Amino acid sequence: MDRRKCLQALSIFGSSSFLSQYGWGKTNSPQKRRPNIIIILADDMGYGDLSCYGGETIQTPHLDALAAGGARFSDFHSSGPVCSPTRAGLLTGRYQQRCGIPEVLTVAGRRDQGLSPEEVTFSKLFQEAGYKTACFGKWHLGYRPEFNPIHHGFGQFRGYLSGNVDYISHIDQAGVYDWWDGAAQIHEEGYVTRLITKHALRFIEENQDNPFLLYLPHEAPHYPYQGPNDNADRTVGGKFDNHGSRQDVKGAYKIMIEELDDSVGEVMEKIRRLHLERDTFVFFFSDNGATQAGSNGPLRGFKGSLWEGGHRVPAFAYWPGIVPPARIIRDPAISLDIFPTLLSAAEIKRPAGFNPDGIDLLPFLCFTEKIPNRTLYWWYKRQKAVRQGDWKLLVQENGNAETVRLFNLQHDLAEKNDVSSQHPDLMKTLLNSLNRWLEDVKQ
Ligand SMILES: [Ca+2]
Repeated sequence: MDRRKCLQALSIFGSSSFLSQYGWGKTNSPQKRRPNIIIILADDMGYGDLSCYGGETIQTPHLDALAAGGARFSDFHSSGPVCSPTRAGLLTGRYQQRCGIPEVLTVAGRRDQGLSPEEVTFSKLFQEAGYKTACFGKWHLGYRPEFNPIHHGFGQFRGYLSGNVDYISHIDQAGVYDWWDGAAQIHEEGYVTRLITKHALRFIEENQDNPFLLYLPHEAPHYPYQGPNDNADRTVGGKFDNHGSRQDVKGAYKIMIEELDDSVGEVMEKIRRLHLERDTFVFFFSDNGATQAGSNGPLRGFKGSLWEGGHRVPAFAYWPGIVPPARIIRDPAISLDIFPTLLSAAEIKRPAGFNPDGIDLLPFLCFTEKIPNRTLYWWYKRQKAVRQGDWKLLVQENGNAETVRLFNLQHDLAEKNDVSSQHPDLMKTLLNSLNRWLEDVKQ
């Protein structure tokens, strides 16, 4: 993306009263410094959880303000329906099957696996380009020291390596203490969401004069369902319910998302106070759909499934002066697009031979052009899906049986009406495309 062209075009839009009511477009001079990047990742937040996506029970004014002040996606997807795969795809910019992380890295079964330090990650490219980089929160891409974020281009890491920890005692679901400063295990008091915020604020303050990349993979609203005033449920080596002891799961879930929203508010207040708002590109999304503790709005299915509820997630981009406010992007996009978009925003060249599976979204965030039609794929355990325009083909294996369904998402967002029998040629085309992709990512 040529940012000068983008800025020139935006200066035309900047005169419109529609945009100026947001205070946007008043200064259109090209920016003097490379932008800061903040990626905020929610864990298991559903398509219907936020008020800006129609949720009615949880108050999220700070997230809603980001969505209103930038571009909100209505058809954005995580590349996986569970945690580790989406994170592997995000960091590498390629389908997670290509780096050997198609499933969750569990404490019990996959403790020796992880994201190879040989992989190209956007964090490495930003670090090599002179950015100060940090990851505060959940890693979930490998437990062994060589898989630690500090070997993937993050100058600082504070957080946990497993899929979830007790929000107060920081013990994972295997009963192992899991809180780290880089590769060193440390003790630090505090509710996980607030610790992530504390380190984020410190990092921004310390790096206000140089470009930084800040990756904030939050734990909320993943279980255990605990608010900041609850007692710890997990002890080292102890027996406990992974989901926590609270009976009012929905009540805890609401508090957890509101804590996350407060965290976003504090980070953005720091950015504003340091006058960095126009120098900072913020991207927010969720790593997969909600469990039954949350809401996927009108979508069918939950986390772990390839129904839309498993992978269509809330997402928005915020960059005052570059991304016009109050945009809703209705074309399909995927978390794999974030890697090339970030490189484009910071004008960092792609390494030779690196072929991302996603595309640079920046032109579509700046302009009202449609994202070109393309084919997107998902594969998780015994489910596969392919998306082309409004069409989605879903393959689900059950025992020795295989069910293949076709949906038109424009008319049937809830995936209730299988229309495969009416479109035999399209079925054949999509199945062939899916099979070619499966062969490609298996290599
Ligand atoms: Ca997750």
